[in-house]
Amino acid sequence: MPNNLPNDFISNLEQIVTDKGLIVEKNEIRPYITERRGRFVGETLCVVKPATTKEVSAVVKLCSDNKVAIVPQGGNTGLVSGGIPFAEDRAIILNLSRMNTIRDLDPINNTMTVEAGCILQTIQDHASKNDRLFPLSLGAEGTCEIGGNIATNAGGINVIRYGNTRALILGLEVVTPTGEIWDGLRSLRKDNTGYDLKQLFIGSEGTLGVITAAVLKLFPSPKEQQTAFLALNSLEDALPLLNMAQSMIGDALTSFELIPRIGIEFSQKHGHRVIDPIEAKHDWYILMEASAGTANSFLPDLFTKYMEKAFEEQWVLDGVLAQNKAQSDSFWLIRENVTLCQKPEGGSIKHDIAVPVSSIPTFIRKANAAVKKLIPGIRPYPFGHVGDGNIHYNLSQPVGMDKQAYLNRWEEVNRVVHDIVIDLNGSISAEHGIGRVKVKENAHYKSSIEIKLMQQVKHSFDPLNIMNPGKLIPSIQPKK
Ligand code: FAD
Ligand code: S2G
Ligand code: ZN
Repeated sequence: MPNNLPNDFISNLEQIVTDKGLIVEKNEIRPYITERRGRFVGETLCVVKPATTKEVSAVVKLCSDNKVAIVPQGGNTGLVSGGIPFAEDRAIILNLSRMNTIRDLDPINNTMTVEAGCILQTIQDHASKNDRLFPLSLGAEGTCEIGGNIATNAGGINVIRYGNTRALILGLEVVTPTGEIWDGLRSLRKDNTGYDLKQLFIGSEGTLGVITAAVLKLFPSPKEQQTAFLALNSLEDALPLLNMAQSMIGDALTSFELIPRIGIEFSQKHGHRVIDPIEAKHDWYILMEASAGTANSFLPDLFTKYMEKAFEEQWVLDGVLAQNKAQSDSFWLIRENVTLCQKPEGGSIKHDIAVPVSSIPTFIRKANAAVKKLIPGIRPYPFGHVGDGNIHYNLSQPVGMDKQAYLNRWEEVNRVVHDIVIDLNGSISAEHGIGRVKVKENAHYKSSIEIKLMQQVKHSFDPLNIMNPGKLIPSIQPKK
């Protein structure tokens, strides 16, 4: 317990959050502190689970009056430790999971108003039950919450068609660091009345305020989907293949994912029911999908013509077009397992990078050569969202190497990989954000003016620096 707290702080919290919204018992707190890099990290005074925006506002006001830091948290699936308090923060966790009401769905306006604690999958299901699509889709969708998705500006597998979370939000409700409630829950497509404040909160990773609700953009639900699993002739052939998809299939293209051979192998070794749809073994694969808003559309013939051309040009060596939903699901099961099945192979040094799409093969080849020189036996595991230039360049530890000894080298490896990314005019974080893990690295590469401007924005919203201190940008000391 931070020693300089008035002892009625906890009892005041008990007045604010109703029925079991306050957790102070250490063993109950554990699930809110995620394991990272093979060990539990994080310390917190308590976990507060408010049920309403008013309760959030009262909790934030109490914390602001007592200068107690707050770490907002959703599903706790973040990959850069943004939702985890560290001992030095002396913070509470403010977990939004109890705020999980879908407030409204307006099929004519194509909008849905949801509270921050709604799980992404629940939102997707509710949209499709109303013959609509909410297109944000990522591996953690069964657990992550829309508040966390907005705070991290999450990406996922459909960005190529629908954009990041940033493109899917029409309005926000936010509790500011002083506890005030900003009701910006507008559902207009056009609203030119000043700074677009919601865009400041999207991707702010809990450092500017607590997102309590949002108005989401909905789309017509797809009436037809085509999925193909293709074996590339070479990594470089992914580029003309993507180009041809964008010109032949156009904006019906919704996903274009790169999968390495090692990803298939780990998935078959550690996953279950993972079947390689192609007999022979190849080095690289593309999983692609397109959808049309009308049934019996042009899509099937288009895909057949597309595949014929791809073979003719020798960009692909083999390929399977899903004949039904079950087969398409089996292709996506591979992609899901590529992410999950790296873990049982020991330590993974992760990178979530973006480079111009045309530089993806160069990046992968350069980075592979560099890391193999640094740590012989290291196992590169590059996969991800080619259409967005976003590669998850994860590195599995050499077989037989001590896990902790390997993970202890993550900063040195990160720097080598990120130097290559920056040389290629890329970004060291494509979709997972900065959190705590990449604060130093981000400050190393960003210009000082960019860091200064972000700190000025932070300071104007949160001069006491109680909102997720130490995340996203280097902290500036709070006003005395
Ligand atoms: P948390 O982890 O709880 O929090 C994340 C950040 O948001 C923290 O900084 C936290 O302080 C802040 N925050 C949370 N809720 C609020 C709120 N209401 N108001 C203000 N700040 C808040 N990410 C992608 O972008 N694309 C992917 O393809 C992808 N795939 C993944 C696959 C797996 C298997 C896993 C485990 C993760 C994946 N992620 C991916 C990362 C993660 O799922 C996303 O970052 C997600 O958006 C985090 O949501 P969450 O609710 O778990 O947030
Ligand atoms: C994905 C998951 C993160 C990782 O699956 O697209 O965002 O690197 C990634 O494990
Ligand atoms: Zn991803």
